[in-house]
Amino acid sequence: MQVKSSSTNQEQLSFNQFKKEVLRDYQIAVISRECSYLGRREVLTGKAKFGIFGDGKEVPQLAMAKAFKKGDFRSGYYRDQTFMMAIGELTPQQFFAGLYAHADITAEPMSGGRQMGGHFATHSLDENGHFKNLTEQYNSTGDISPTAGQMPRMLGIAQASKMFRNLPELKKPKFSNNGNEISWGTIGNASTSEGMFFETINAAGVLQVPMVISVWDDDFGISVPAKYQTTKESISEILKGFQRNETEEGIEIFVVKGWDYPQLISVYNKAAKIAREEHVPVLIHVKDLTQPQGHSTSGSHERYKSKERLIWEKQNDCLAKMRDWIIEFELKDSNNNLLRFVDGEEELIKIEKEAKKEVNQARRDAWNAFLTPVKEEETKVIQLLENLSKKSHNKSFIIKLKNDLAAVIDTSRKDILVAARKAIVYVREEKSAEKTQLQNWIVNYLKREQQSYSSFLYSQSDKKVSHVKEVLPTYNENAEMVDGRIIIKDNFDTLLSKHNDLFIFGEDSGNIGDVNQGLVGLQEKHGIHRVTDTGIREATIIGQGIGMALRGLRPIAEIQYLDYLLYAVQIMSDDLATLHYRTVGKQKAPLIVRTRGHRLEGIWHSGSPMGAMVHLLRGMNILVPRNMTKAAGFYNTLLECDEPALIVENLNGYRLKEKFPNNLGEFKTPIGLVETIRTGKDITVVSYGSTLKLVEDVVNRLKQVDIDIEIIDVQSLLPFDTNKDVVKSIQKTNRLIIIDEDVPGGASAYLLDEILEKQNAYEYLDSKPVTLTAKQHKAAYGTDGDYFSKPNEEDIFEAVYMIMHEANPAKYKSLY
Ligand SMILES: Cc1ncc(C[n+]2csc(CCOP(=O)(O)OP(=O)(O)O)c2C)c(N)n1
Ligand SMILES: [Mg+2]
Repeated sequence: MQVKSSSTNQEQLSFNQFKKEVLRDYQIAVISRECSYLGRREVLTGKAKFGIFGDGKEVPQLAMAKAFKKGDFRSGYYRDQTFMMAIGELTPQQFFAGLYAHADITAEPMSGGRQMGGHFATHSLDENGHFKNLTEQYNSTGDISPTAGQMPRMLGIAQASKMFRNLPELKKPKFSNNGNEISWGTIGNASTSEGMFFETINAAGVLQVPMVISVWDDDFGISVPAKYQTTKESISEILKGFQRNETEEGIEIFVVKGWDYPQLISVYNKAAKIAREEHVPVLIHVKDLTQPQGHSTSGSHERYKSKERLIWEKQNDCLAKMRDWIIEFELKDSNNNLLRFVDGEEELIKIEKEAKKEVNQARRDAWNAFLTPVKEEETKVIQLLENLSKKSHNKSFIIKLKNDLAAVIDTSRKDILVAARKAIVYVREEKSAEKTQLQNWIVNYLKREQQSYSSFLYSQSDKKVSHVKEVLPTYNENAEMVDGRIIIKDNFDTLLSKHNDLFIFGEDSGNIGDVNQGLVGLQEKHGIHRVTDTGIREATIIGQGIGMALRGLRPIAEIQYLDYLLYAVQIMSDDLATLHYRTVGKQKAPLIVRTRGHRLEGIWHSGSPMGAMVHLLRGMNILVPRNMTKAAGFYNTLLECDEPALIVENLNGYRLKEKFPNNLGEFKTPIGLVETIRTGKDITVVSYGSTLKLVEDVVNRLKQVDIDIEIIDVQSLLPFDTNKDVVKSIQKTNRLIIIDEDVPGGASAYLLDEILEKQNAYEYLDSKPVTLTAKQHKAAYGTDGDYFSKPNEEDIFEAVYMIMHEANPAKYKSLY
């Protein structure tokens, strides 16, 4: 193959420099390939559990790496090991550490062993959880496994560049240099079938943001060929309607063969220039890629690829083709001298041999680093078991445990703990110093090692939510009673003035100031970039927020109604809620998700699926303020913190009157604390959100029948009642009812578990704890539909009354 010098950028480099670069690239690709080969072997021999590798996709990643600059971000998927190696963010040893799940962030910087190999990340945060200077480093967001799940945040990362360029007053030099940063995405051909892909492409075209997305097309998605994945079997073909032209904005589309090294370099340079300079999204369809070892280690591709296809893949392997190109490349200089990269194969064979050696050594080093501390721990426990056996009546059993442990070759921490914990059972009735030693060892070891797997679900920095203390709203002497919406709006106004990096966006949030007028006039006042309308695209509204938050901005992403959060909950659950955990605290996205719900009418406007949220969104704070002052206080708190949160405002609260505070933007609702809003002696009523109003409305009716209720507002579902105030109330009343608009067994069951099990309230109960919830079905429409579907005042009255009746039937006569 001969390449005309004019068709690539090689003219810009002296030939020797170019040669050096080409051979260095080849070396990276060969090392990466060796990692894939050896990685597969490690899985097949049982050292690693699962492997998914980047073989067959090396060459385009070299080109992408060349165009990738410091400050840029990657948002990609599991095939990108070559890219990560090319930008210097992944060594072969780290690659193997990931494969072995080395639970130490210094050995395995991608996820500290929490994710399976092939899920890449860089560190945005320092050891204190504060942002580093992201413009001085190459950045990759932490990957997630759900296909196309990398798309929504890719949009937000690009949108951040746009904001930094359009709002120079932002002045955040750690995050951007005039918005020059590109959001680089990668995705497999089959994953473009996902809705999130199309949603993101459309949104990027609308927003005109610097995003370059590469589709690695190997014609398959595991075993399913393109025929079943993509109309016309070509993503670039079907996206042609998005192509920009002289008169219309859109996206730029390139198509290039994945083995064509010089052409790839040229395309990637062009793409980067367009995205970086013009802020236009670009899609690069990289065709003709292969999977030399099949999709992953869980099966062989011989099962589903035809013989012809397998032969074609061998012939078109990008690495093999790059090798041929290097050998065949020749160029004449101005004196007609022939310039070549190599003379025959020799030099390449040397590179290949050295790569094999290097990767093998890296594998050994990674394995030793992984195993050595475990082996030391094993030795310790063997000693402890040995000592224990000498003092025990069950000596033979303990010796067997010890010997079985010693016989394990590739010991895991699980092996060690299984032996130690089983031994304790044998000596449960014995007493000895050796037993105490083993007990202490187990307790300390569990405590320490549990952290390796469970830390950093939430912030551990000085900006974690529990650090913010309550600041009460204050009022002028003759403070006005106003609609709740005015308080939320004026508070947002204050926050937008106070934090110039705050952005609020969502459907109808901009021009009309949201459907409930909580943002009225704020776009006009603070500008179209700060308070913005978006398309109807919940998943990418959240992605927009995640990406912006990853880059140091403070987004509030608005989802119009709680019901529609379900469109976005996958990305919140898989991406946002896990981000801090899966990067062991090396990345954060303190996104605030604003929505409104609980009470309206009809199947799809009245849902309160808070149990689902509480269970799917661990890693976020979930807040359910009872009124707009409380809600405003949560926004004020969160903007001082670095954790993501969901705030569900009360739909029926916008028009209810509240006293107008005079310290807008300053008062803070604490997170994780309940509030006792009425004291009483007979029964503790726990509720939140708009149901709370109904509870308050039956207080007097209950008083008339001599029942004095204590009402506790949950306020914060996640975290819940960190001061354990509910159990203190139950110690006094000895009775509990939880009232909630979710389905039976939903959020109320979560609260019951928190109160009964975690706070040990069962000890103080004199009556069965009761939950009063909505029906199993979604709420029917209309006044009666609502009355028969959700807890109403009579239901609440009677449920409370019946508990009292059961306790004292003589005093509280049966109602029915
Ligand atoms: C939402 C979701 N569905 C299914 C899977 C299982 N899965 C993992 S990879 C894959 C195929 C992806 O194919 P493609 O996008 O072409 O990428 P390739 O592996 O071929 O590079 C599938 C179906 C997943 N991870 N996530
Ligand atoms: Mg594929």
